[in-house]
Amino acid sequence: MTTHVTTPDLFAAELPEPRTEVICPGAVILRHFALPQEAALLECIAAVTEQAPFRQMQTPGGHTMSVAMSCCGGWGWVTDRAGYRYQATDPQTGQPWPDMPASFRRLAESAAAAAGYANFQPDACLINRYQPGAKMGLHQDKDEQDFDQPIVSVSLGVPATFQFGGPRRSERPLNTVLTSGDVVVWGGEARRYYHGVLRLKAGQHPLTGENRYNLTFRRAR
Ligand code: MD6
Ligand code: FE
Repeated sequence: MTTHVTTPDLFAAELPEPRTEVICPGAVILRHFALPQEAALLECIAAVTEQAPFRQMQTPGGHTMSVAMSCCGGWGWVTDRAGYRYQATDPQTGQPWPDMPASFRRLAESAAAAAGYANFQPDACLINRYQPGAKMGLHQDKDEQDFDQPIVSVSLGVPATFQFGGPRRSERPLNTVLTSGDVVVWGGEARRYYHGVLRLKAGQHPLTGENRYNLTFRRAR
């Protein structure tokens, strides 16, 4: 006689169901979408940043960013006294940026599709590391060539408050807390809206310690 196991998948039962929140036309939050890949994504971040270490870049105005960055994929986003731009090599090593891991690409494509953007093919992935106190002021993402392509943004680790504004900096932003595994997809009329991240508060995440990581996938060229 066979005994049937009545708990089909103990692990799946612990993961919250993904759900979609519309922020405004064009922009959605896919809550928990990346949670099944959380640990694997963090391992890939470690591998990429062994080749292209995190660094705090200079703004064109000469300020040091509080967020540390690295990149992977064909194009990396950089900033220094000469301005913001995409370039194919890491200015710190002179080497091409590390390849975009297949798991990163799959996640970005499936999140874009889930948000209604079929055929997103990212060629750039910016990796941000926030330590306590780090923040990103309100800005627009406008260094890419084709604004018809969305941006896919994956949050990992300690929660942070994300600010969503409008087409003008003066517009008061909505604030929402992004937790590990949340994915924001940003396109259509929202593609050029102002957004930012408030100063990271002290916190602990079992896989990232006190840090928050963010992956933003773009089509740069
Ligand atoms: C961050 N994200 O969450 C910074 N940009 O660390 C961004 O600047 C961003 O999340 C465009 C679209 C989605 C984003
Ligand atoms: Fe941005």
